Amino acid sequence: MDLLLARCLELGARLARPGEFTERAYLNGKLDLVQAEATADLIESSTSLAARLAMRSLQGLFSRRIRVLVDDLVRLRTAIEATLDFPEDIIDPQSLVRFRFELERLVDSAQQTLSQARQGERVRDGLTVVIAGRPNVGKSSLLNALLEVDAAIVTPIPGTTRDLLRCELQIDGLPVKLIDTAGLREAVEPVEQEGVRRARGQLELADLILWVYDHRQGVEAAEISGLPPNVPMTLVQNKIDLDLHVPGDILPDGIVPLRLSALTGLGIKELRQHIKSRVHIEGLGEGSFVARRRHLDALQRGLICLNAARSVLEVGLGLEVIALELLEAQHAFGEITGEFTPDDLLGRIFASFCIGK
Ligand SMILES: Nc1nc2c(ncn2[C@@H]2O[C@H](COP(=O)(O)OP(=O)(O)OP(=O)(O)O)[C@@H](O)[C@H]2O)c(=O)[nH]1
Ligand SMILES: [Mg+2]
Repeated sequence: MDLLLARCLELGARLARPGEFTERAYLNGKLDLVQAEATADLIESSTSLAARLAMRSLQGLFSRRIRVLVDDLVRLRTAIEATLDFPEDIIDPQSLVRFRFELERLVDSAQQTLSQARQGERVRDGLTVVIAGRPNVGKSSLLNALLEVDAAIVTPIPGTTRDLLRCELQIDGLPVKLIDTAGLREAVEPVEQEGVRRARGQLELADLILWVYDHRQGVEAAEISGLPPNVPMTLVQNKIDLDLHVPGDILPDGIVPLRLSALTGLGIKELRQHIKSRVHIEGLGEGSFVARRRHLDALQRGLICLNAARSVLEVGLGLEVIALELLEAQHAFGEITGEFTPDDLLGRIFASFCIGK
């Protein structure tokens, strides 16, 4: 094959660039950008669920959603712009009511698309789950138990783990990046200090923190309040096989810890279910599609403009401002399907394809 290929190149053929075939399909209007990206996502999908969702985006489900959104947006914007030529005081109050109603509907539907896209992105890129807690509470044991592989070193010596240990796990088709970290404490030794620093840095990037503690020690409110406030956290009460008669934990209101034993495996199944439930994977029905970070950003930007337009309408400020916000929202949504996409972004999207696709 190599010789044959070499001869073809000698005679003047050239190798296709990464993603070139898909790029051509896009440039010739056979696919929009979401569908082109879904092609790559389908090729790269690591689970059957991710493949199914990529297929739906490829078939145009996500694109149709965006197109409907943009169409409604354009209709409202045109209606508003048509009134701009008249002085404000002769605008029919009935129209203002209608504008408000239409805008509400747009915000709702953009919001819904965003939350569905967010689920789709989770399925594509997986969930990052960071295991954290004090030294020796059983974090590395928990990682091993979830993976069912002896991946991390476990010893009775506090401060065993220093490096971040990243492992891939699948829970019923949901890819999960599981990260074990150094036990958090005031470390004196420089290697451990660095481990603690890295562990803390990782917490910010998590989609979910599993805060593990030894059920004989309990949790301290100060430790929990020191965690990044915008990252969801689940308390994991470990080593429940020991000392079954420890008095119940005093926890901040409403927080119920998951009780388990990383050593015996008791409660691990429930933890898996809990992680899975973070993505509402059961809710990923026929209407779900795959999505990327880029799509979420654009949807969020569009939503900010729509919300801005709504507040302007509330306080009764100029319709020009609203029309402008709507135009900006339209551009943001249009980036998703490639209607308004800067060339350098296109270059980056297709460069990430594998060669010959
Ligand atoms: N009885 C019992 N012992 C456990 C359990 N989980 C972990 N251990 C023990 O607790 C000790 C510490 O476990 P590790 O998993 O290394 O704890 P760690 O949190 O990773 O500790 P560092 O890496 O030092 O922060 C080991 O001796 C484990 O065998 C459990 O559920 N029950
Ligand atoms: Mg460890």
